[in-house]
Amino acid sequence: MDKTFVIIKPDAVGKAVIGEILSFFERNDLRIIELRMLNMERPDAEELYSVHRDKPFYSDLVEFITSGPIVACILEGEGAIERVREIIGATDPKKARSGTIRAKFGTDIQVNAVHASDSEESYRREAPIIFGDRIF
Ligand code: 3AN
Repeated sequence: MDKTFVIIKPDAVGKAVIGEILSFFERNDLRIIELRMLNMERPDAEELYSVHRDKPFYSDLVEFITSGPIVACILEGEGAIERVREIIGATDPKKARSGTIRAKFGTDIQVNAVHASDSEESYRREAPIIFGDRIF
């Protein structure tokens, strides 16, 4: 079964919408198979965003994701990676389709409520940062 990796970012945790966001996924037949709340360590955040290392917003990204607790999860379901990207909406919440998680809970292009792996390759790199290598 297909799997993907999702982070509920510090802004959404701060707004107390963890449950609502997890419900979006569960209502869409995505099963939560791993779930953990934590404060991300800086080196882990740098690895998560390593593809953006050369971008001007890289240090802001790392600051933001380490600014408070996050909730990380692994979701399982048919076409999980593509479907979760649909459900979360575009990176910029202002451009995200209505009814998506980012349209509902996001603030701006950086403070956008959730992260989700955008490919199988990203999933294989990102999920072990939080959950280790054992089930991937
Ligand atoms: P997504 O999270 O939709 O996969 P990416 O991979 O392009 O988007 O970007 C990763 C993260 O970098 C985004 N979630 C967002 O927080 C941040 N980001 C992307 N573009 C910008 C930008 N122009 N300014 C600030 N932050 C950005």
